[in-house]
Amino acid sequence: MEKTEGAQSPTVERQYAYGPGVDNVLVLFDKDGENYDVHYYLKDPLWTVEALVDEDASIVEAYAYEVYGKPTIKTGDGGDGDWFDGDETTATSSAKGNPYLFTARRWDDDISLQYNRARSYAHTPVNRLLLGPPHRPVV
Ligand SMILES: [Ca+2]
Repeated sequence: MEKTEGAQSPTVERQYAYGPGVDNVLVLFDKDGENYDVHYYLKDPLWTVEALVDEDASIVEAYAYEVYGKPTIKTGDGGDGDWFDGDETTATSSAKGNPYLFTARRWDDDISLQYNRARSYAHTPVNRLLLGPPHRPVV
């Protein structure tokens, strides 16, 4: 999957590499001048993304989830070099623009919606699947 910019001569600004299976995102490439910044996804057995790491295997962003997948996005280690110890700085959106979170499904932080292909899950005070006709497949 690619994200391009520029209508006349589009350039690839972002790419994702996937492994076998569904929702198995592995690598994020972001254009940085003439090169690409590379980030790797660290996931649990359900492919829920726990962290993004850089080429040096250092965590650059980490994630925690409530039941049903509402994310907490951790953008800093709290200044002590350790992640997952409870003192991380958090944000409402990914500083890396990472859309893949709980079970590697896409997360829209603007409207707190988890895209589950045929239905989206709304993380509202009353968490629920949005009813109505299923979304059309994204091409
Ligand atoms: Ca820490």
